[in-house]
Amino acid sequence: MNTSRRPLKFLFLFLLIIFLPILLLASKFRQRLLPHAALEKLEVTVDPLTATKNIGETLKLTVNVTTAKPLSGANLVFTFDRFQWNVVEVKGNTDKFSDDLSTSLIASGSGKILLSLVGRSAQTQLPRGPFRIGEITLQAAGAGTSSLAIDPATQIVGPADNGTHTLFEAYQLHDPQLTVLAGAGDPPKISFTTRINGITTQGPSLTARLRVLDPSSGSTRDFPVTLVSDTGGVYKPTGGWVTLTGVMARKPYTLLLKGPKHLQRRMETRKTLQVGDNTENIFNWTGTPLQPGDVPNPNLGNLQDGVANALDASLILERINSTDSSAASIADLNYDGVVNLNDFSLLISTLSTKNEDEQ
Ligand SMILES: [Ca+2]
Ligand SMILES: [Ca+2]
Repeated sequence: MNTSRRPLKFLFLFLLIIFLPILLLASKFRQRLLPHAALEKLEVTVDPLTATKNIGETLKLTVNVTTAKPLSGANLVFTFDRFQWNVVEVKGNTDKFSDDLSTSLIASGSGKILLSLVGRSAQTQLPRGPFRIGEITLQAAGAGTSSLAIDPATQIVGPADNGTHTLFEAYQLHDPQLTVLAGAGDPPKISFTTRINGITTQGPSLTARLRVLDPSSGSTRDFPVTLVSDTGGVYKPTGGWVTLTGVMARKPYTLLLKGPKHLQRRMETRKTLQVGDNTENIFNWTGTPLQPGDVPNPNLGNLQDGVANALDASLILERINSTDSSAASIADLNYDGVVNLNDFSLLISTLSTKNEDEQ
């Protein structure tokens, strides 16, 4: 058995004798080629490392570096799949650097993102250790999975002890994997605050109708929304958000709100809604309060007919001085538990400005 391995041993020894001097020579040669200052390693991390987005959604990435030596300047270049992502913003950290020249560009089919930063003049102010070097905001444009990889054109420098520059070798342990899903994606959610004329302190919770009108087709979708009041009479949806199932994000819609005893008001016109609970989908409608006057008609299955007129006036006047709950559910416009002239005057107040639902 041992004898059969002998030729292999001889071959290994032979190869070692031939190649060892070449290896030694090559390593010596390499040392001479390197800059006088040692090549420092600098680790780049991108947070988050994995992300999945629908087309049209944005993704904010934080780029962090970790370095033992201070940094005085950076041209940190990433390559990204430009068919999958659009660049919304590239922003260097100006808390750490004096100048930010960061940008993105399209080069030979691929996209490049450049985090270009100039350090402060005093060496004591130059950043080191783990720190955020910048932020990249992308928008998903096409389905697929790709990474955000460091480009070989990256150059990062710092001052060396001997007065020259240290050149950092930037490396990533993990390239982030960024996935874009095909299709329309999740529906938008909206949140809003609103007021109701006649209610100035904490009011009861009530059910309103949120109507989403697609101006391109004229089609509508209605969503019942339970509204809850704070102590000052400002109402918002219970749970904060209303999920608009079946409504496409990133399209303009007109939003209309109608209360149970109130005329419908147009709150937003051709407003583009974003996917999910995006902060762009939060609205303040307290300046356009719901106006009471279109009360439910008990003779017609408690339907509201979309106008405030003599019929609503008579439904209120028939119940003046009544405190029972069925009367209050129709004609108590200020929700104080009694139907009286205060409620009637709220109808008159509404009629001084309008008498039918806004569309
Ligand atoms: Ca009416
Ligand atoms: Ca009342």
